[in-house]
Amino acid sequence: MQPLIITVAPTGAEVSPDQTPYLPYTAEALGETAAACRAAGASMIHIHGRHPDGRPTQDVETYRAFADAVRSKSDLIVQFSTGGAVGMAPQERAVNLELRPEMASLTCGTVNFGDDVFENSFPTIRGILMRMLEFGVVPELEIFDLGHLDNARRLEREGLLSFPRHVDIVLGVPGGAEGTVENLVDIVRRLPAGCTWSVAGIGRAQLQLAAVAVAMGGHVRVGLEDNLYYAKGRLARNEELVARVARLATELQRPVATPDKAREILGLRPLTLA
Ligand code: KMH
Ligand code: ZN
Repeated sequence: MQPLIITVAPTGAEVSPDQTPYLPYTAEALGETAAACRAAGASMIHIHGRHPDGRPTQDVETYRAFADAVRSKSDLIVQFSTGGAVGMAPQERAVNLELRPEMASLTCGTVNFGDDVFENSFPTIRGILMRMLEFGVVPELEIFDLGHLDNARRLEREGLLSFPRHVDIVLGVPGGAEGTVENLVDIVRRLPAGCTWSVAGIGRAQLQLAAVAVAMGGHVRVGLEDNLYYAKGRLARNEELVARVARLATELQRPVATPDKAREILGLRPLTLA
């Protein structure tokens, strides 16, 4: 099995600072979190921008400050979100790509998101993808349901995407596929040959699906974007969630990837500053 890539998604766009004291939504806090998560075993960080008061933003200067803070404290792979927050305009979501992060997320279809809708029509996906191609950014495909994988194959037929690539399977969003082992196995089975994959379990599904992914040879995403709790009633720090997955991997005799090893596994170019 490949060494395990642990991605931390420490902030997201929908969690508000009054839900937990551990949400890193300033550049300084994000830098500290990056260092702590790197020490705990993470090799990649998925970043969302926030205003100083905690509101989500895709503002370029915010992303520049956040990426600089992470890079000054760690050698983590920096992945920007192009999902932003529910309701953001598609053009707004992709402005941060001009900073040429090593990777960026690309959600491959529309999904109900609780009572909201996370809109990703084909024109939206194509527009974000074209910008990734323009700036040489490697996409991580975000799959919230099986149909999203079919959408990605359709983009391949259009000549906009090539396989194999890295796919993050997000399970347990109310409106997307449920966070079950059966759904994970089903989707993994249908991935194009040679793809690498990670699972991002939402809420309580995070721990169970992480354990299964470690055993299956996949990779894992954890963090407060997807799950606020370490255990029932006990709020988590990002680095604790990372450390727990690293411990599981160690028990299962699977090595944890360094960021450079993860770059090799994912076929990323060496780190360059924007
Ligand atoms: N904030 C969610 C609506 C991504 O980062 O690309 C979407 C999201 C996906 O977080
Ligand atoms: Zn995200």
